[in-house]
Amino acid sequence: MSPFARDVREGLTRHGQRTVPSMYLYDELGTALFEAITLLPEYGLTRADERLLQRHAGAILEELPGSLLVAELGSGTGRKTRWILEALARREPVRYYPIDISPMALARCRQELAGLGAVSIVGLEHSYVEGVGEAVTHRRDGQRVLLLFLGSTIGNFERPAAVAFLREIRDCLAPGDALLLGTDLVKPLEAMLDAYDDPPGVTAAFNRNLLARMNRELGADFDPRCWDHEARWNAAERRIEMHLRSRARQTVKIPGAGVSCDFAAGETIWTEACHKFDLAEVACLSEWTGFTRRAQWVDDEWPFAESLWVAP
Ligand code: AVJ
Repeated sequence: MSPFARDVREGLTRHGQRTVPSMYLYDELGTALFEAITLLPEYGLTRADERLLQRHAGAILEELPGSLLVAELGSGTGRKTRWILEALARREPVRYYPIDISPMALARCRQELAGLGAVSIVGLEHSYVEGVGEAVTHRRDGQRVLLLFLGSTIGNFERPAAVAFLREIRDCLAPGDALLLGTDLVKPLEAMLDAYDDPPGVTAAFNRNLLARMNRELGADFDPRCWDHEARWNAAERRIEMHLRSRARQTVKIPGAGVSCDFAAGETIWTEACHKFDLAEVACLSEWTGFTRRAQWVDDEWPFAESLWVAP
């Protein structure tokens, strides 16, 4: 059974809240829909992230003199990273190691950044932690590693898991190595809800694509029209949760995962958690995970922070 099939089986047969891990939202169609999300006026996150990198790439690199190896968790589209790579390429020839478990994502990133002259791109087809372990072995004498973790992807982790993950990353790094971490900040409730439930329904399509993906890859018989997109703010956990809510009582067969599921009317499948942070919490995170805070940039239009941490 594929990891997808196993995770679907596990997540949909458990007692209590059913769930499918959010990473499965990002197949080829899901990734295209997410890119459409980043164009929505209601979803300011990606533009804030890019604005900060565009404006402050020079300042970020000034904090890290000497030769740098750049690695990135998740290859994204390469669009935001371009600002850092271009700025560094004015200083030295650059080697850039995007880390992604999806070869397709790596290929797209390579394509997107193909025009950058003094940058050589080496994709690492690994999970995040394995990829960092591999990337650091490519450092040359005296070179430091700058690891990028942008887009508030850290927000997909439950808080305790985020701490454990950042510690694992820290343990792969050497003194002087740096992490640039993007975090979306808590903002007024309405803005957060609109960002995850937009009027044209792009986020709803992104969410429902998970059902369509189970149909495509696992032979399931979900009718995506029988499920409503829902974005809710969980105040206790300070996160937006995406759910798919069953409109009626229904039974769904998922042969590829070897299960058949009964859903009650109104029952939900939890599909993504998007944790929101405040600056005090980001500071605590660095302390708990063994980093020293070096600098921070906050967007003035859409509360979002870029934090530069260094391994002591
Ligand atoms: C890619 C995880 C940063 O949490 O905002 C956007 C994903 N989900 N709209 C986020 C997402 C729904 C996004 N991250």
